[in-house]
Amino acid sequence: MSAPITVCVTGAAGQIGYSLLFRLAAGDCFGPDQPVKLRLLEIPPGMKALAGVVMELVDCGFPLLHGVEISDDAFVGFEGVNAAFLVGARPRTKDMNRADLLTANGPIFTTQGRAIAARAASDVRVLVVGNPCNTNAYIAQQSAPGVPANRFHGMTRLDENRAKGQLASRAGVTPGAVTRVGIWGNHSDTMFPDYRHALINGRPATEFADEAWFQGEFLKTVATRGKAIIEARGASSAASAAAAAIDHMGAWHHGTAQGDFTSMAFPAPADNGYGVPEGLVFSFPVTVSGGNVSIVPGLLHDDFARARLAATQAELEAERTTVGSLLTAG
Ligand code: NAX
Repeated sequence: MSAPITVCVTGAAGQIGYSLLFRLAAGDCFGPDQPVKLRLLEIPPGMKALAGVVMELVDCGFPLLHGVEISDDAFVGFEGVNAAFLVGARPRTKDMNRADLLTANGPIFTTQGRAIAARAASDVRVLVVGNPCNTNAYIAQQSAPGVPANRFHGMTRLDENRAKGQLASRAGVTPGAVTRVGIWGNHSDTMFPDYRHALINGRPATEFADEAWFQGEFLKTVATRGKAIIEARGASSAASAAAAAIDHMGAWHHGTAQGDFTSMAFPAPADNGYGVPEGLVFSFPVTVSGGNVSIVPGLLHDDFARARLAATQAELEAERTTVGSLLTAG
């Protein structure tokens, strides 16, 4: 058995937390030989419910769970943390547009970025789930001087998994037969699930349906899946979001399978090969080995894909401009 790693989850008393914590404690993310200590962060109104969740974690008797601590102070919650899931965020209310949501979330992610820089372990990896996750990741990263920028990720794995589910249903195969599904851009309905490079049982996915299906029903279903779930369930995606967070952090920790890739959003390096402005938190198809994340090089885009990438990039640039004043003010 290795020494325990310390994992922080924010928004731990929320819906996603209620699925994520139990999977982390069961070893689904870091493996069956890796003990974990959980640090759960909430805001004061969430602390009572969180105490109940902790009782349930204790009642599961997970052998890998080497401790649970709770706090409503980010500077306590991130102490010595190796992996952080930033799930808690201000929910969008009916009267809010995307810019209002960004502004409302700014203070949460500036504070958490500062606390991570001050208190987390030097190998910390941060996955932002709380929406709008790309730009919240950007805010946290910009607020964490001294932490390498590439340690801050936004989660587009749920979009990837949704795309895989649709491709598998269409081809009549199980999702495990679908590989190389890259998500480009923002976790919003502008993101582009790159069906052209996807494989089904090693064959191009484009052999399994015509272009009209990919550009129409497929893209629409993936982009509007979150809304469809809210309409059906009366609540937003939770277990599938937690599963995607486990998949993302698990791939970062263990690496990607030979010949496959996955999707991660992070500050674009200057030499990203796809013309994305440096520092923009943009989702790319990536491979991971030894904890190092590499953008898949040389993927060719036709005019349709290029237009989709330009649209999602423009949305992210506008979001970055919206939050710019928050960062300079802080
Ligand atoms: P819930 O409202 O059930 O839970 C959020 C929890 O965060 C609450 O318990 C709240 O008290 C807590 N919280 C708020 N501010 C906090 C802070 N500053 N520090 C610590 N805790 C704080 O939401 P849930 O359904 O769990 O969703 C959480 C976030 O995930 C939302 O922003 C949601 O939009 C986002 N999602 C992101 C997805 C993705 O693919 N990137 C998909 C699922 C989900 O929509």
